[in-house]
Amino acid sequence: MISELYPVNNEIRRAQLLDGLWRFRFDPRGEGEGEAWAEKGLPDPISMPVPGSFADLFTEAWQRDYCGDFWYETDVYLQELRPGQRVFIRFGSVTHRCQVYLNGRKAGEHEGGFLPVAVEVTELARVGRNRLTVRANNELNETSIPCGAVRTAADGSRRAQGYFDFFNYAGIHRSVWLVQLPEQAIQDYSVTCRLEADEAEIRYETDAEGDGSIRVELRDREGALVASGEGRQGSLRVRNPHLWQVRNAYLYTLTVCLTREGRTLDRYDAPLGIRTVAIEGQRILLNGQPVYLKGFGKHEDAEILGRGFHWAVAKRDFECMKWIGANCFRTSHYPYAEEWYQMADQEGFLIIDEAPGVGLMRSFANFAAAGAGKSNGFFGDCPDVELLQRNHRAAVEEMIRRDKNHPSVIAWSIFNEAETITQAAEDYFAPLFETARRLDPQHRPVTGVLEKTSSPDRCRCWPMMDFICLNRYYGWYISGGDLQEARRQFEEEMDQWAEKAPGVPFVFTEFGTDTLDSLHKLPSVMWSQEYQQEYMEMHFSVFDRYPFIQGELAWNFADFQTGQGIMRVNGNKKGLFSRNRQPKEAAWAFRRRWMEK
Ligand code: EVA
Repeated sequence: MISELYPVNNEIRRAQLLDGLWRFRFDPRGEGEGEAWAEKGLPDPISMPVPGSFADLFTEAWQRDYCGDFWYETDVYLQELRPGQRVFIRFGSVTHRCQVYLNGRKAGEHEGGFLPVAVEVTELARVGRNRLTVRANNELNETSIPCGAVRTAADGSRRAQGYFDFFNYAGIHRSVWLVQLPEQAIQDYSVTCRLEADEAEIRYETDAEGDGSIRVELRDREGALVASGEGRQGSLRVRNPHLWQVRNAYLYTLTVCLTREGRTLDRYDAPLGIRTVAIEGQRILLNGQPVYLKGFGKHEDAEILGRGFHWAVAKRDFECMKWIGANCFRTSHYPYAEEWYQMADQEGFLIIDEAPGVGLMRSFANFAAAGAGKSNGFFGDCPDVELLQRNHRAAVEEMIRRDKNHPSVIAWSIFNEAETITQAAEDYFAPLFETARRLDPQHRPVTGVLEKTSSPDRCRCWPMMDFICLNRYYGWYISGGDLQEARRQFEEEMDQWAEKAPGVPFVFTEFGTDTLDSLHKLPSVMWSQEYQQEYMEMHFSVFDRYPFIQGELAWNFADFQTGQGIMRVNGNKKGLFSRNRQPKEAAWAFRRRWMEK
């Protein structure tokens, strides 16, 4: 078994960051495997930063739009290998799939571009220099998660085209670690909290190799021991606990120790927030108190970096979100780098954690089809719906395994804007919702995000959801430029939902208008800063009319890169912040509202 716990350093565990300038090579004809590039070394490589997307580093279109295999290579130094020690390579993600080799021999492979890839290399590694090689691939099809297609041009060049509205960035997007673990290691742990009058009960479960004993300790911010327990599972009681609250996070440190005959075999320390999440009637409760979600759908997206993680971008984004008064974001449309969740844990932000279940609707302009409620069937005529579902299920499982202990994560989203109106869709999703419910020890709410076609009278999947997420574009894709008519249609739909799903909380996970930084116009027109503001104000007043609306996550936090097309001006401009993270005018309207709400 391979531990996927986030790498840490202590007196037993060693984690060496392998980020930096790696060697790289495109492989448009898929020759690397046959020519044994992993064994012989990449021929004529160029340099490539890790982490990062390759697309926006180049000046030639074919490189930006490259679709197919591409290879990374670097040297890894192992200082010592103690007897019994095990060695792993862990990538935060490789988009969309990869095979990993050490010293020319295959160590493992992974499908899916947004979750960790961990491979064991104990047998392949040697003390001194090792060559680490990754063969990656960024093609999309109707069994990959997310879905899309590859188009071949007359000259044989290929392009990936997602059934989604964001650029198909690819590469080694997140940090890479060489991890050395003891022979018998702590594999995993989970915690759940229960609050009583002035006490919290934290149930824990650990998974460790061998027959050693487990001791668990909980320390407060000052380092004082507040509770401890013995055994692989058990419970800790904390009197007068400091709760992890929205925008007021208190983090304890949980230490899991594996010992035998007084000797420490392994140790893992991690932050722990004491909090509960529940749905009660039409409300979302955090620590038993109703919480109204304010924030954004985001993307991992920035100039030059593409989808590559950088702490500076995360820091700036959290500062902007704090400035505007937000308390929540959705990881649209895929699980983000783990560092986002670490920061959210510290900052007291709530996360709707979304699986990469996007593009489950056959359209290259899916946003237009979805926005206008004109999507078509999908699951009924997929080439291999079982394989698609297997890949989707694996992503849900890996996401929950990875993120289950973050106090910031308050819900799982299984999909964004999938087809949900057929029996085939119902059959497809029911087991995925069941998987999420079974795997999460905290039993967080499970949801999915519905586009316009998933209307109250047609959607067959909303009953699976603990709260219903809606993406709606009244005043943009529908009745664009006529906010009065847009409002009428919007309220008409909300009245239908009120009747159809009484007692269920709703969260708006998308609403927005493309808005150019440079465009001002009175009276307002679509694309102007004034229109974005008026559109948002219309939405605020509709949200306030329906008490079952328990959250508003605007689309999008910032402008972001998409593929090219007549509806996108060098990307999607629905940000409340520019791609450079400067506020548009409507951001102030949000700030005024959210600081009060
Ligand atoms: C949009 N609409 O049109 C957004 C997309 C997003 O970027 C959607 O969920 O319905 C999608 O990905 O701007």
